[in-house]
Amino acid sequence: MSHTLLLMGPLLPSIMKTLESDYTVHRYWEAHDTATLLDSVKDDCVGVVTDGGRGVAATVLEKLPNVKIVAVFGVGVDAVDQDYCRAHKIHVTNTPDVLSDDVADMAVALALAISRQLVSGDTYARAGKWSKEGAMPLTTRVMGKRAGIYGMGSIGNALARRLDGFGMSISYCNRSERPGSPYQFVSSLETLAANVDYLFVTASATPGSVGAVNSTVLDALGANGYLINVSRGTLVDEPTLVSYLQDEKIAGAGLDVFAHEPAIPEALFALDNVVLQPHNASGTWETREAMGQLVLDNLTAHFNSQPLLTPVG
Ligand code: 8YV
Repeated sequence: MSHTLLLMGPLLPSIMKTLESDYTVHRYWEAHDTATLLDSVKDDCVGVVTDGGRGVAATVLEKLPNVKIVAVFGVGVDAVDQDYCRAHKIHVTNTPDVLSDDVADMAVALALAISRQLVSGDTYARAGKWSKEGAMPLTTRVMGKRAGIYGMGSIGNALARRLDGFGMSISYCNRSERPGSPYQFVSSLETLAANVDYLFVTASATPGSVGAVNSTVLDALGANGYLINVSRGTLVDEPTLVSYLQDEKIAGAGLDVFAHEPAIPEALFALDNVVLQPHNASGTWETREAMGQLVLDNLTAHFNSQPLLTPVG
């Protein structure tokens, strides 16, 4: 008999197909009455599969006493109640590394897009303004500028390698200095922000990092500084960021993530000094397939009592 899993939200069709052929899968997001679903699977359900945004709350896990693994399709596990999992000896796995290159690519794309005004330029060209009004306004160079990376993990490192190619000087702020890193460690985020042109946020969301990019940090970044966030919206004080963009207290922002996804503060839609993405940094076929395969491999390892490939904690 196959193991019973609760799937919190849809994954790639190919991954769902394999998951549903190897396991008995209950689709939480499609249930009309989630309480009835949880009650009906409470004895049989031994694992939860979810994505980084949905995670799984303790209120769900409490109803499933036999769950021993939560497999997350994503690197960020901030939406999983990890205290509950630790206390109940539930393993948590995620999908690190396989997405780092695409997330770093998105960070670079956002930095270029906002500095070189790619979206405004595209609108300008499509509106026929080039022939009617002449060249679009000048933009800001990226090459050779100073980059600060908040969070020097796998994504931060992949980003630094790319920024190196733009001749940028690179410094970083992290919980601790990375021994052997060629980049300059700065222990305070405010100091980092004060000394760079681009502040990239790639840190994971933890109690220590949530809200870290606040008015003090944005003041330090200053009117010529750009903020690029490909991590979690919760790391930034979002209402303050919106007002700083409206008042041009920073030069601009490139945002893939938001505090209350999928909601985006409407005030941002009217601004030219921000480029928005719908949390899509890891959203390529190649990476999503690799993430899905890692979810499947972690489940296989767990149910065969083998070491997990990418355990969290
Ligand atoms: C995914 C993410 O978009 O890895 C993460 O933590 O946020 C993203 O890669 C998400 O988990 C997929 O829904």
